[in-house]
Amino acid sequence: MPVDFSGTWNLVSNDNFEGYMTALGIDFATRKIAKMLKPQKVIKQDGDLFSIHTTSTFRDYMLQFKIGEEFEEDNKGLDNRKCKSLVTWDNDKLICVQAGEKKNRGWTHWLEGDDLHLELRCENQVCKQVFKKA
Ligand code: VL7
Repeated sequence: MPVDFSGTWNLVSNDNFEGYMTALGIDFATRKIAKMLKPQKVIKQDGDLFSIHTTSTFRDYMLQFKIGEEFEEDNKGLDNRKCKSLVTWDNDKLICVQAGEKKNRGWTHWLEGDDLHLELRCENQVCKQVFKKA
C-alpha cells in the first residue's frame, strides 16, 4: 500500500527558512514577515494526482501535479520565478525538481511516524520543515 500524505498539517518547526528565502532572493521585509508564519498544508492525494495547498495569514500557495508529468510552475506570491517542475517517487519519498534560473532547486516530502517532513532546497541552502496532523 503506497504512503498517503493526505490530510491537514500544521507547521511545528522551520529550520533555515531564512537561508532558503535569501537564496530565492526574497527581500528583507518579506522575509521578516514570512519567517514568523506558521503555515498549514492541506494535501490531497488521489492515485498519481496531488494537490498541496499551503496557507498562512500572509500568503497562500496552491500546487497541483501528476506524478511523472512535468509542468510549468509559476511560484506566484513566492519568488514569482517560473520553473519546469517534475515530481516523482523515490521509494516512499516524494521528490520535486524545480528546473529554472536557480540551481539545485526542489523539495522532498516524507512521513516519519505521525509527522510530515519537508526539505526545501535552493542553491546551497536547505530548509527543513516538520508538520503535525491538525
Ligand atoms: C511553499 C516559501 C519563500 C516567499 C511568503 C511566505 C508564504 C506560505 O513549495 C512549497 O511547498 C511545496 C511542498 O509542500 C508545495 O508547493 C513551499 C512555501 C515556500 C518560499 C517565498 C516568502 C513569502 C508561505 C505560502
